[in-house]
Amino acid sequence: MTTSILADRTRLDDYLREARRELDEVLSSYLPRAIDDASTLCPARLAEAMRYSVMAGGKRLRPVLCLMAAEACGGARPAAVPAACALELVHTYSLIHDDLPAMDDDDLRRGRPTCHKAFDEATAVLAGDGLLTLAFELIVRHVEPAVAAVGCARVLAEAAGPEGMVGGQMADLQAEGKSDGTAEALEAIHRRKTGALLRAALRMGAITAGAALTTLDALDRYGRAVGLAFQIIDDLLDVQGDEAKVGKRVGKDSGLGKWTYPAFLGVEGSRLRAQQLAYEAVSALAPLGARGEMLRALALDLLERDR
Ligand code: GRG
Repeated sequence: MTTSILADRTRLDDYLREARRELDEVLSSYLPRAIDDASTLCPARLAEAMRYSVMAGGKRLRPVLCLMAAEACGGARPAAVPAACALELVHTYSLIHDDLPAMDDDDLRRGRPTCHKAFDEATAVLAGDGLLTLAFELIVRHVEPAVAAVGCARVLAEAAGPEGMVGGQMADLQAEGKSDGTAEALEAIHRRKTGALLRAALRMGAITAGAALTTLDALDRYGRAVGLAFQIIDDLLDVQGDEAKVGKRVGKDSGLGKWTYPAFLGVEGSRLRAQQLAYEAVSALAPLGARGEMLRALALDLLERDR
């Protein structure tokens, strides 16, 4: 490894450590407290389940992308933090619901029993509902000015809704077991299921920084490429990953007849495609100059991820 790659890596690690610490602190302060007394109307069991899933130590990729995008656009990090937290709440809700028996039926997530295993199915459904709704409350209450709050709420709703993540999840369920899949059809599913929220993260960060349209465009191209690379690596981790590190069951997807990149492109072909996409993402950042440094380092780091 050359000295400059090592230096980029160290800067990225320092950035991620500090951002995750700050995000965890603010997320915890936004979540309802688990007490059954007159100071809150939220039942303690619901608050506990919401907190259990959010504070289970995910990578915080979506909020980190939001903060990095804001800073790459010349914005101040504190102005982007509420939008970043809203993204993590929506992401955590999607994982809780995805793990339910009616969907992927998983018992391990983020290295712990899934929400419905630790609590029960009804509580897990409601914890997900609570997080999704709280996300929009955070944006409306804490993102300023009001025009940025409206912009963030719209971008998040479009990305998480029926034409974004929820639609992608439905299409994914419908594809299961079908034999006519192609890498292109899989890509169309993932652009909605996982890609839409990652792209929204960048756009929301840019909105909180009052970014120009040309910058939004560059970030969008970066987001499309990184989103897909992230998903390909996720599929590879399901084939080759270490369960203890990944924090969820591995080897499940192929057994369920799911469409995956390794199934269509092979392991080596998938890795090459992910690399190509990461380089595409890096070149999309050219208009941002030195301010895009952390986003650049993150795109390359995703190729190495083992969890
Ligand atoms: C149930 C509405 C609804 C949507 C579910 C995103 C999603 C849609 C389901 C997740 C299924 C899955 C495991 C997809 C692979 C990519 C992905 C989103 C992995 C989990 O995200 P990470 O790796 O997780 O960022 P952490 O725990 O680090 O936050």
